[in-house]
Parts: sequence; structure tokens; C-alpha cells
Amino acid sequence: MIKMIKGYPAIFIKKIKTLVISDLHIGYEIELLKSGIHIPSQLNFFIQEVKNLIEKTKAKTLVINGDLKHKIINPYRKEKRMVVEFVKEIEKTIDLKIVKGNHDGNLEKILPNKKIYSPKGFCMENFGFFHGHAWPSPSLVKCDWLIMAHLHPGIKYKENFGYKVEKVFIFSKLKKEKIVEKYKIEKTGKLKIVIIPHFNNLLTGIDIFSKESKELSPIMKENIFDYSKAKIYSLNGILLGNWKK
Ligand SMILES: [Mn+2]
Repeated sequence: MIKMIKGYPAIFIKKIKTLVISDLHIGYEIELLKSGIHIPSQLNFFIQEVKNLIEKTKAKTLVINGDLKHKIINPYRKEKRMVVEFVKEIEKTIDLKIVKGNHDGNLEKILPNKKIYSPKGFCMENFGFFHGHAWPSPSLVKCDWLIMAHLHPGIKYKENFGYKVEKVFIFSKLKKEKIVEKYKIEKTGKLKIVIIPHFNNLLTGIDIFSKESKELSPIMKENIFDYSKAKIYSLNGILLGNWKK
């Protein structure tokens, strides 16, 4: 039902012909430049990669599941321009839906004609999309599938020159009984969840076994995410293992 796209931090949901990516952090290179690190603009690479994905999957809808842009407050003029250009280019080819992430401050002002979904998310049929730094809305917990981002999930391993963090997908479930209690509802959906990795390659990624990672989202912090059922996959779709090592 939910397919990882080999080699890409993206999923495709065949039933609703929808491609999902997240955490592009457009404009991150501007911040790096301020600290003296010169990296060419990634904008054209992003546009090309997304177009490749659309072509590969024949998707009709693209969901950007939060953190389209990087600078939380007072984004640089260049960042705003990059965001506008990205959206303009992508919307030529596909129906684009954007969920607001914690880095998307001012996004409504940058894209005044675009509907931006709240961080609590939105549903398409049985699929709910939310960024992950805030609780999903009550309508989402009636979905069978939830798609989250925000964690920049990775697995840290040692190599010759130190440590590297490799992007991963996490598939699991939310604990129904806890959701029933929290949302004061009688019936939930199946509440399967997939956490997708960040699109931006300049971001290091956060080790999923670290304390930091578990502090990032209320569903992790409040023990609603079921670690015992979690399966971890590499970008190539290889099952790396269960949560418990
Ligand atoms: Mn985020």
C-alpha cells in the first residue's frame, strides 16, 4: 500500500496516487554561508529530483509533509525567493499540498495564494499527513495510516573517518488504547505509521536511538509510538531490523 522509492527519501501511496516528501529545509545553505561554509544553491537539484520522482511514480499529488523552508523566523529574502520559485516550478506538473512544519514560520505570507495545512495535518481517504512536532488532529487518528516526518531519522555508524548517519524509514503503529484515552474517542483507525526521512542531504540526520530523537515529537515523548513494533528500513528498502537491537 505504501511504497518506498528505492534510493530516495520518499514514499508513494498508490491508492491515492500520492508522493510524499518532507524536510526540504529550502535555504539551509544560506545559513551555512553565514557560518562561512560555501555550498551552491540546491534549488535546481531539488526541483530536478522532485520532477524525477513525479515522473517515476506518475503521481497526481505531491505532499510536502512539513519544513519546506529552513529559517524559522525572519527568513532571508533569498530563502523566500527560493521557496516561491520551487512551488511555482513544481505546481506546473502536479497538485501540491503543503503541511506546515516547525520551520515554516511566515510560510503563509511567502505563499499568500496557497493553502497551507496546519501542523496537525490533513487526511486523504484513509491516510493522514502531519509533520510531527505537534499532535495530529482528531480527524487523523481515525485513519488507518499516518505519515509523519520531523525526526530526520537516521542510523549512526562508524566508518574510517568518524561517524556517519544514514537516512532511514521507520514503520510502526501507534498504541490505540493510549489514543482512545488522549483524544477521548471510541474508535480509532488502524493507526499504522511511517516516519519518512529528510529530503535535504546537507542535514546530518538524527540517530533514532538517541535521547534527542525521542524528545522531538509528542507521540514519542508520551509513549504513544509503539517501539516494540517498529521496523527500520534503509533508503534502498532493506529491512535493517526491529527497534530492539
Ligand atoms: Mn521539523
